[in-house]
Amino acid sequence: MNLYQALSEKFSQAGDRVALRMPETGLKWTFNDLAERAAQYASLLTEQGLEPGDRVAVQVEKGAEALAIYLGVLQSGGTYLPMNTAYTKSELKYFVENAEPAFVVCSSKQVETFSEINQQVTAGFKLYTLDEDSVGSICDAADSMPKVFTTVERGENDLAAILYTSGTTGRPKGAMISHSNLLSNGRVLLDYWGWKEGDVLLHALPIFHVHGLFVACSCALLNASEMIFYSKFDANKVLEELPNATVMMGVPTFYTRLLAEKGFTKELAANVRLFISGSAPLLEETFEEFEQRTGKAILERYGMTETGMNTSNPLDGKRIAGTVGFPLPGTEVRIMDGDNNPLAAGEVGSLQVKGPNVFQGYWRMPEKTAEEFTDDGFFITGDLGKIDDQGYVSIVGRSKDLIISGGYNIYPKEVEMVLNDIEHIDESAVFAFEHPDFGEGVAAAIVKTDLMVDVRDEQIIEICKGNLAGFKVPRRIVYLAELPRNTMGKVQKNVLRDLYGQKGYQS
Ligand code: MCA
Ligand code: AMP
Repeated sequence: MNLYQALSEKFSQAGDRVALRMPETGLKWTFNDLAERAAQYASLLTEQGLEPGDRVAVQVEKGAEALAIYLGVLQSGGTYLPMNTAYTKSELKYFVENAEPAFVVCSSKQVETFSEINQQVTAGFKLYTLDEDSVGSICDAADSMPKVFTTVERGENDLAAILYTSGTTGRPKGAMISHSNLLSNGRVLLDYWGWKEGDVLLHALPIFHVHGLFVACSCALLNASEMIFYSKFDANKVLEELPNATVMMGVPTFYTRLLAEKGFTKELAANVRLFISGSAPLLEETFEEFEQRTGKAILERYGMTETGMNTSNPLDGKRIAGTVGFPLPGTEVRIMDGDNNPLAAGEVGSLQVKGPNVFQGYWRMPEKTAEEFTDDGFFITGDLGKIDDQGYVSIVGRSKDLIISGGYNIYPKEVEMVLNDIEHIDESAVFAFEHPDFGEGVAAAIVKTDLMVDVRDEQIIEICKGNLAGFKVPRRIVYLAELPRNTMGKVQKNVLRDLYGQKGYQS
């Protein structure tokens, strides 16, 4: 059992059909190209000593080669560890120390960073490069490798990937995702969303997170569908290819940005049978405006790094704005109260899930894993939800302290740790403000050690940029004499959000 086997099942039949088309460069890869390149990467890694289960950490720009490396890692029995290209050295060092990869692939501009990290960690790794234009030492090394490779057998619980997700403690956790987690979820989505021959996916998501890598690529590969593969989302460029696509997936920001384009018309969207949204809440007004403009109802679904997809609005039934639809076949979803008793329809509580899609736990953190599961094996998502009497699930809030900005997760604790280390900052509280483009933006309330001391936004932002991925850097900063706290001494982030997080707030 190896996910690659299933993903590539239709490759030979699809043969010379286009698998990937990159409109920005004009490059096209057929399914044969993809299979051969994956085999070359699998051969290379194996020849270089990869043992099944070894981690291969990858921080590269999106492209056909990057996808082939992912497939090659799967095929060789390795565990794929993708990393956002926005991560800074301190974030990367943590992942490498924690995951102990045997191989790292990065862009040439990151070679110095990873070489330094390699000298500081106990278990060293082999370093290869891959650049945006598909040039790099890993491509050169793979060129001379055989184009056929016998897929390595894996057990169903063996790890296909580790994806880091930050935590409420500020310490990222590696979610261990097995071959069968990904395969079961991919197959369910293939069926639930009615993938059929001739479907073409417009793919403008990054491929270092679950949405772009697993949800999007698993469906397209299992179905042997062409992917129109953009390096990143650009509304103008996407409009050019929309008439050639039948399915599009995106975070809500993609849809609000499309709606902001005058050229986005009903005619341009006519060929797309399914617009899917997830990773963050889709506003009802976006759903409605989109339906008015295109005549199509966006299908919203809900998932997590740890679980893959849990629920989805229906393909044929009514898609209801503000809901994330029904539990997917095979996945149980329940809403529980504070004492872990089931709640009635319509009542809001802790949303928990169980099913073949749920991950294997956090890498080398058994206590953390145990904390997030109930005694009867449900994963506690940290989302607050309700299920109506027709079975539609809605996400109404979060019990975890989390900001979702343009589909990226930011755990305030991680930002607060960086802020609190800055000279003259006594303490801080990071919270969400309403952002017109990203849904939520990162705001910071800062208490200085001395009211009179001069601390400037620019200094704070610069230090944050040196330590945190750009999307985690605060875009709104307020200085307070003290943080609002409840009688237990806990910072009241809801008060901060009400006072400084509203749309109309002016600093
Ligand atoms: C970029 N920037 C951001 C974000 N993206 N700031 C806040 N939130 C963001 N999401 C900042 C950069 O740091 C930079 O800051 C400036 O914006 C311009 O960067 P650029 O890369 O040009 O931005 P962009 O191209 O406009 O990107 C916006 C985007 C992108 C297209 C919405 O963030 C995106 O593709 N998001 C999708 C994320 C995703 O795939 N999430 C799925 C996770 P400065 O100028 O200061 O340097 S998986 C998941 O959540 C679960 C499983 C699920 O259910 O799917
Ligand atoms: P991540 O950790 O990046 O996998 O993000 C998972 C979180 O994103 C979930 O726990 C939810 O809080 C949020 N999320 C994903 N999809 C949706 C959605 N359709 N509506 C609301 N929140 C969502």
